[in-house]
Amino acid sequence: MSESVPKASLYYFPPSIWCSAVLLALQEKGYAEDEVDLKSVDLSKGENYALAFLRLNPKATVPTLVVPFEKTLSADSESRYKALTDTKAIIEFLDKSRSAISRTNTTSSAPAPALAPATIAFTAISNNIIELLHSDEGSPNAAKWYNARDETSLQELSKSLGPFFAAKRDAIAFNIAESEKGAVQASTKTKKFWEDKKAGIAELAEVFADAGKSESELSPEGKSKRAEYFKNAKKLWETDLKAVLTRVNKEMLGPFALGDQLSLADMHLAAWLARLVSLAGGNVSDKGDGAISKLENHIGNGFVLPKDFQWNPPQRDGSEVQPVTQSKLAAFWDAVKERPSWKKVYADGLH
Ligand SMILES: N[C@@H](CCC(=O)N[C@@H](CS)C(=O)NCC(=O)O)C(=O)O
Repeated sequence: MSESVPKASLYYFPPSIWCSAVLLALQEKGYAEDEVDLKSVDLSKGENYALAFLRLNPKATVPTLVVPFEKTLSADSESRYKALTDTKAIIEFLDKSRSAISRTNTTSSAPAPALAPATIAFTAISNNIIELLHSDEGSPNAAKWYNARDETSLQELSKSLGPFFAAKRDAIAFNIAESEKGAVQASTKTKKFWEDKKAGIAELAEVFADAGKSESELSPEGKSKRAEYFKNAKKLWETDLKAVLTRVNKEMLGPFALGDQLSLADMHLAAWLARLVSLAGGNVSDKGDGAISKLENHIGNGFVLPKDFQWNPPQRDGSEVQPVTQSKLAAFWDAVKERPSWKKVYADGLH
């Protein structure tokens, strides 16, 4: 590729679930390593709250894809770039931008299969599934933060999330202090954004900081924050995620979201399910039935998905093809974990 062709930059954080969906899409679409610049934004250090990043994405989230527009009438350099700040839009853009007829930015000779659904009916199913996975009820990030429903698991979770939330809170506090000193110029809107985020993060940071205390050692305020935390965790896992899993399993066609062929929704679903299975204690070597049964047990109260999908899973060892009946999500897991994209993105384990 010639140096004069500007590249897109993907701002990402490797452990982030939605960044993983985009990384899977880059692999599935056959993008070469040098076609998109990968720029790390360390969420555990609160780098996403720095003014330089907020100028690209005022929502402070990754993935963010900054796309150059070469031909523009405007001399203003800002308008020559567009930032896509939402996983769905980024994956759709990456899908459209590399095809069999791409003439620029294609140093890879890998095939570029179309991931967009081919019919109106499939588009509706695809959008439905993606919407469910990105809903508040299905939030894989909330699932991670609220992955404790008793004091022992809260103590365990606080070992990793306590320092994570404290560092984020401190990074935001640093930005606020810098702007108060006049060292950086932040708008009123940005200052309010920082204050709101800091308050939200501080709530969780306090629950994790107090996780080592027994109930009787907590202040009345600490007690009510812990009770609120457990209430949210119970609702998220036992009602909301359970409902989203049930609906996704029902809406998808199996083994992939739209049947035998991989599509846009599978990028989201693969990353989402990998996160939930990892939170339920599963790992990359789990087969579909095992991974989903760990997830069902983690939700608890006897929850099981219907095992009503019959198919012939790919045989790795050349043995005779045997029809199998399992839940669609278990079939999805078996199908997706065989793909090179999955093996690459989850080479160091689920996250
Ligand atoms: N709606 C956004 C959500 C993206 C999102 O929540 N990203 C998380 C990481 S997976 C994030 O950047 N969180 C900011 C933070 O943790 O401070 C999308 O679909 O891209």
